[in-house]
Amino acid sequence: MKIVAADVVVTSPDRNFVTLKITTDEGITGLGDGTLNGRELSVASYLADHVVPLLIGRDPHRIEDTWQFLYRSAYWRRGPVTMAAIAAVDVALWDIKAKAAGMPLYQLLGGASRNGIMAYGHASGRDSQELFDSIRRHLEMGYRSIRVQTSVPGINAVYGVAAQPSAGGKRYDYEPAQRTALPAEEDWDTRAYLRHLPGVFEAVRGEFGPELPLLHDGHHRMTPIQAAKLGKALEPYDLFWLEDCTPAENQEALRLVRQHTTTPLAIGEVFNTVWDYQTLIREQLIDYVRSAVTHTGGITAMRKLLDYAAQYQIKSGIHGPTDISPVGMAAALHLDLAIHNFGIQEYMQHGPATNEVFRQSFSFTDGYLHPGELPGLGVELDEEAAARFPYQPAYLPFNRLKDGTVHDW
Ligand code: EZ4
Ligand code: CO
Repeated sequence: MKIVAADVVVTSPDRNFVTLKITTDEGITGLGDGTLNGRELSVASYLADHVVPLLIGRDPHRIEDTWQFLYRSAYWRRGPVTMAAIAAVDVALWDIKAKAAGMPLYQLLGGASRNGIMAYGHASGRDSQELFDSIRRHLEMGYRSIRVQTSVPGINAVYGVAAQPSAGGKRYDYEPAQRTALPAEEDWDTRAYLRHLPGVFEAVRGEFGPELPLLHDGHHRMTPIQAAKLGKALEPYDLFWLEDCTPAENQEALRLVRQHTTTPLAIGEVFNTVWDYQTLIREQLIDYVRSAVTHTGGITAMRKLLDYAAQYQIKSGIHGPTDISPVGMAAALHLDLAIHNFGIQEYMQHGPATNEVFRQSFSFTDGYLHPGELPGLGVELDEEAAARFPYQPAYLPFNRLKDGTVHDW
């Protein structure tokens, strides 16, 4: 088999997505996701200008060889743009191989290790009543594990709270990137957050009882000692995990946090290679790996990363916000089903226009996801529908402290 074409499709149904479609001389096509929130066109250019010309004529079955060729021949290592582009190629090639085999992709990864994939959803509220309503709504939608994010008195706009007004006055239900010409400015005060959050979890436990798995995302905003303090304060509420408690690039910060708290720690949605985890995994400083298949070099690289983590009883918690396209989500679900050290899968749910552009075959039943039984990933791209939603500039917000200092968002 030979690759005869590779097309980069940029579409913006509910948000921007970058999709690579690889076509073979046998008529089999494969899809890969290269979406990088707020920087989408850089991956589209990397693929169209520098990768597509290298793919034409290659044997699509040689996935490992293609991965190593793209990674090593670029000379420049790692980085979100490069690794998202490599992921798009890698996942498209796995899609092709599984279609050629006539099997759902998870079968080629070793077959199912479980019946379904436990997913968590995003509940949030500006106050406890709104938060409780949101948790109840997520339970009604079928979720059996819930991430809890809340407003903080004295802060106007906080990451992850769907009902708070955002730039342009819209709710940010689906995700925080906004279709604005400039990134929206939000505000932040870590001491106010640390004072407020334990009481919120106490109230949620009081209302919903001890069993419901609860998660929280610190979104990179604390120093190591602040994160240690929060982890300790949340211990009575038995979190499933505390995510991104410190900015992710300093692996050693987690050592300090770990010495102070038994709250499980998750990190890695902004990482893009196994090298970002070297210290974290070897020293068992975390409990869950948060990488996205889309941002970490695809199935090939994620499998190696998760196998490395498995040696240390560290589990998967694959990133699944709405800025991962249905193609990237499908890749995650096939991997989740096959690996032994599965932990949990983030699942936010795409909007109706996205579901029209990407026809999907996964199911979500009683809290569990399943990728379905179609050959390959089980996702088809409706290119006519995609063309009706052209790219729109959009940015994630950023934070400033009260004195104007830029802060992690
Ligand atoms: O802010 O995907 O755990 N999920 C998250 C996400 C990220 C967005 C950034 O593009 O932190 O909501
Ligand atoms: Co996160």
